[in-house]
Amino acid sequence: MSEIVPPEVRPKPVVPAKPSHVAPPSGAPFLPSPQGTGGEGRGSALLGYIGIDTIIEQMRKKTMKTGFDFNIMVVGQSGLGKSTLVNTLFKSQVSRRSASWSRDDKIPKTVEIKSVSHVIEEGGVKMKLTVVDTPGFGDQINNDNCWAPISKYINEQYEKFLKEEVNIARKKRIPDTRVHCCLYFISPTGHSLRQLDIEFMKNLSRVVNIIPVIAKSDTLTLEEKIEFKQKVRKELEVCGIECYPQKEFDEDTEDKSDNDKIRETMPFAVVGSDKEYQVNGKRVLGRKTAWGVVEVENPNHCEFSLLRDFMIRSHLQDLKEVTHNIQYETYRARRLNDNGGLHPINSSGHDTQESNL
Ligand SMILES: Nc1nc2c(ncn2[C@@H]2O[C@H](COP(=O)(O)OP(=O)(O)OP(=O)(O)O)[C@@H](O)[C@H]2O)c(=O)[nH]1
Ligand SMILES: [Mg+2]
Repeated sequence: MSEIVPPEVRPKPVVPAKPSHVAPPSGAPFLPSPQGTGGEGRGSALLGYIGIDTIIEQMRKKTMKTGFDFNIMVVGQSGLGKSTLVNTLFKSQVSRRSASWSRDDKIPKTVEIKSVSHVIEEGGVKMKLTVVDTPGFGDQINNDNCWAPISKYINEQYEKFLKEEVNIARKKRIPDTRVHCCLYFISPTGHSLRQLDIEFMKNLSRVVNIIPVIAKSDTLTLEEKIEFKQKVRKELEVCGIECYPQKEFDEDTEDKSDNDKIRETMPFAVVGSDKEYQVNGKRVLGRKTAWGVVEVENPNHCEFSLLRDFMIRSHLQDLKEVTHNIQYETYRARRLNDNGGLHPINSSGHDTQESNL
């Protein structure tokens, strides 16, 4: 019988733990000084510290260098104040620091899809904010498929991105024109959603992140506003329309509780204006009425600033991720499946065959 040889016991490598007094790294990277230099210095204090947490700093630096794109689209019936809200966004705190925006003419009726971009810089980070303005719909006798041009535009941006992605010599950073969020304007009737609203949101909510807003909310009383918001939420639920943030994409309980609060506030009741007035010695964006100024950025007057903070301060990254990982991914999979692969792209960057959008 052979003797049982006990397995060789290897000494465990000594991995000193990160000392509790090590401050989180800041600024420039540093290396621990060699062992045995006898110093009480920073290096010896850091022995064993791997530095995984510096990833945040590394990502921050990268983002500062490259910047990022964020694209919002406004959609809804004609005359609901979409173009005005585009101007409001650019004149409000979002871009006040970047703005050389001085358009005082009356806003004309929008007749084609067009986009306005501004590069906004804050804390060294650059964001190219693009707002896509679309012509209002719903004033035709037959409004069937009036959402089709919007859907076409959104898909065209996915297609553009896809073509860049499959290009052999693809760009290091693909310009992103995909719509990250679509503000859908609901008429402040106080009654219910129109068939057109339901049709649009039903068809488009699987293609783009929709955030519904109640337009011209200064025309509703406080009670009417609360009641109308409840009614809209109920109708959306009954029709099975999932707006952003979609419940199924909540990542954990914290995410769920934050998003539940937003879902309970929706649709945001907004007021738009590109005119400034003097109120209590401060210049504010607002709408002047016989009984006072409705201040666009005052949360006691309307929910414009709530909406803006939600889109930019708390959910910008998530809006981009859902667009890329869910909406674009669905488009990409369908497109590659339908066509048995994309057609080769010639040197001029054009598909050799028309895409079937
Ligand atoms: N009361 C009120 N009026 C508004 C508001 N926003 C815009 N308006 C007015 O509504 C009118 C139409 O505004 P636009 O911004 O041109 O509307 P639109 O949705 O872009 O219209 P189309 O380009 O035809 O689709 C203008 O007279 C605006 O001054 C608002 O929040 N409250
Ligand atoms: Mg317009």
